[in-house]
Amino acid sequence: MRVDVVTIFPAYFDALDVSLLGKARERGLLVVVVHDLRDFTHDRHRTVDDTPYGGGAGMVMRPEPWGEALDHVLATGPDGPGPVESPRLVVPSPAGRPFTQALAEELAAEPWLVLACGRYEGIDQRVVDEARDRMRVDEVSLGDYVLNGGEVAALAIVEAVGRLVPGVVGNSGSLADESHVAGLLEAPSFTKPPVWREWPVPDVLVSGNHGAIARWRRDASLRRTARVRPDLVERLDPAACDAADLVQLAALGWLPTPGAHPAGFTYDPTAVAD
Ligand code: 6GU
Repeated sequence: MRVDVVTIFPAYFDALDVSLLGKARERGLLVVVVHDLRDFTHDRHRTVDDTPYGGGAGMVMRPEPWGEALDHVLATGPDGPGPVESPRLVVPSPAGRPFTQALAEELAAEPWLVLACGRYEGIDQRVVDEARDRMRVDEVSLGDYVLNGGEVAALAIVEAVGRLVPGVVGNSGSLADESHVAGLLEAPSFTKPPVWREWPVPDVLVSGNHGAIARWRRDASLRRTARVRPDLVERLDPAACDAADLVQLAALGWLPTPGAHPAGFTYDPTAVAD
């Protein structure tokens, strides 16, 4: 996969030299090219922002350097100059659609991504609107809080997407059981020693009974999700739950919603087991 990043802070992306993604880049599974937006300015001060039309606080990124930067990226990637399929443009923004594991999986299937990092007051909207004429564009938010700029969000997106590229994570089994993959949070994990500061590991995990371990993990996953992310339980598909799942969920007060489309679960405190 090829990823082009446009930013006024290229140093943020030094983090992609290390760890799993650094290895993936060394092995050529991931090609990341970082472009300095200021290289596409033409004034002595390399200006990238200006005051907002209509007034208000903060500065907005001017469209001209962005237009030239995107033109440059499109003319050079992913395999050097020449006609190629257009990339998918991702613009991190607190005003974007939520970034989810489902979107990470969708982006991981793309051969070429471009990330456009603006400061949080944003990029002149015409940049995104004009880009939509020549490529698929997603404005994407990490969550309901505000960062100073798109760089940290872009790093998170590159990591979440890059690790799904085949070969980047060695043990692909570890991808299947993670939080958010099945719409649930994953069960807690433990390693040696078996007792630490008088805290033992749950017995079942050292029992060697693989069926019992799988059931314990599934129940722990359902309990944890019900406790900290009831919104995820509401959206669970009852058809994807086995009988033991339904027993555990009912004990937690969650019953399949009658006649709902799409199907889900509803909390009923009278169903809670004590
Ligand atoms: Cl993607 N960008 C910025 N600037 N702030 C954010 C965000 C993105 N997601 C949450 N807050």
